[in-house]
Amino acid sequence: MGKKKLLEKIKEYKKIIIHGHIRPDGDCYGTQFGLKDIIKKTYPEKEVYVVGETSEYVSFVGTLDTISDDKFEGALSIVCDTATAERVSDKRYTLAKEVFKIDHHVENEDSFYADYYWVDDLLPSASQMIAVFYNTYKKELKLSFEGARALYVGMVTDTGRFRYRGVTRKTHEMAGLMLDFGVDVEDIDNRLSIETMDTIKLKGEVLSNFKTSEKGFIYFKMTKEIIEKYNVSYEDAAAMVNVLSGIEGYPVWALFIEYPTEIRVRLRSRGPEIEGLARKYNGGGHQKAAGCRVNSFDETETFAKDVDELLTNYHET
Ligand SMILES: [Mn+2]
Repeated sequence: MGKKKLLEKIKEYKKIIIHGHIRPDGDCYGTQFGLKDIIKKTYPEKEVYVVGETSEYVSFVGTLDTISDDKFEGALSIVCDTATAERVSDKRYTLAKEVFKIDHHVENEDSFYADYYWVDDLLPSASQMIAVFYNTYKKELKLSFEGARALYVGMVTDTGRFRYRGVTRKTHEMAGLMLDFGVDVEDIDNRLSIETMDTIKLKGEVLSNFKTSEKGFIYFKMTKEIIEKYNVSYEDAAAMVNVLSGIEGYPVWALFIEYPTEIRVRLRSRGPEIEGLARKYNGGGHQKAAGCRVNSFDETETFAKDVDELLTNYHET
């Protein structure tokens, strides 16, 4: 199964409802609105809706549709960029006649919630998949500026602006194809770069009050008081881990975030692998990016000592 089946199913259905995941990001929106644009421009007689949650910072990409339950009757639901059933936004996809999943996340036992699948976990964004879909069948498919902009935003955001592993020549070719539709790279960059004053002030706090260990661990204690003082969401507070990246002499960095019931650690490295350490503290993740928890802020010192142990024989080149 794959893009050929997707085209077949799009042709077959008169009503198509496009879903994404909870707390949608740029790629989720990009995929949903890019696909809607292709279907609507190619087959104007079809009813196409985008459902799910609103994402403030990419709201310029498109506006969600509010639809009643009966719209799902006899419809095709397409779920984009969503690895597991539990993450699907607007669970009414179960009311649709058939469900098609398009995704680029690694599958696990909860990933098989659809009737049809097009999954490629080697690709850095789901938006790239839709761009490839368009490019493959461009003799019969149409795409407009709005759709191209949506797909470009998805490719840019999920790759950290083309900086992460997984970006290939194909990624840039597909992004380049979107530029042919008039996408303004500077305008997109400006829109995605806007931060709230609260966030900027919190960044200042992080950069003024971080702690360091002896061997090259840099971290910040994001207490409940700080989160309240700067009036940011837990999500925005947690994103501050990136503020401590890229500092010379500190190849491992972390944020200790005080949630209502626990203190979670977001741990990052450009040097030694830290996944094992995360597991020791009831967490896990990837070799260079992991998450775990500590019982209290007192534990941060022991934690820092454990990181120092990993750094003992490490020298940045
Ligand atoms: Mn994605």
